[in-house]
Amino acid sequence: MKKSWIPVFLLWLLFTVLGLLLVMNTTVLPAQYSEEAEVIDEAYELLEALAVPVMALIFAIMVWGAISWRSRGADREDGPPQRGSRLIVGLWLVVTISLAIGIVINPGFVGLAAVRGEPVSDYVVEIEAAQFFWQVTYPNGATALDELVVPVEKRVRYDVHSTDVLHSFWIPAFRTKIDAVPGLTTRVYITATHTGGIDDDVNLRIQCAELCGAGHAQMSLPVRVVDDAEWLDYIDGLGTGG
Ligand SMILES: [Cu+2]
Repeated sequence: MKKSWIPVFLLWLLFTVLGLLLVMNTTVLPAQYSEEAEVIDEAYELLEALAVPVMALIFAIMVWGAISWRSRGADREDGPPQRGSRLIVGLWLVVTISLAIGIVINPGFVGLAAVRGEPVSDYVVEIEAAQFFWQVTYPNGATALDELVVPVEKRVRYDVHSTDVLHSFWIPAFRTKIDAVPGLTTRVYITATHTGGIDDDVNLRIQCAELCGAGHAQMSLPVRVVDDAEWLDYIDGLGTGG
């Protein structure tokens, strides 16, 4: 029984390799359209990779335990009590606490700082959330209710408000999300990395991410990323039209 760590170790190795192959060759993440999304996705992939050996160890012990201590039909009484090992408990605590502290530092603090970046922007766009629509106000004062148009490779600060209840300004393709709170202005900085629209990817949309009432699920607005010059033309056109 003392030698049971050998098959457990081999099973752990096998499950770790299989698990890493699985997570490295599959992606559950939507299309990536912003610099912030790159940081978020890297963090997600790191956490996924770190979780694999931990999960593999639990599976290895479960599988080995089920085979090794299965009932062989002879007697139906309880087996002898199993005593824990101080060494294994100590190692488990040290490894898991170190992992947790490491994750708090990176991607925790490091990633959060990278996503937030410096509080500087090329443009400021105001976003007003209300049951159940989004209103966009551009730097020239022009407003729009039908879509959010974003200049590519420009750092935009979004000042987010709510006129009624809590909403949340979330653009899945950008991976950023900030609450819209009545009486407060919340801010998020986003740099779009390439052009596209909701026809290219359904995740290029604002989607309310805070349950806000009966129309919550429909509270979305298409997002279109265009060249800077095209964006300036677009907001000029809105200004003269409105
Ligand atoms: Cu909502």
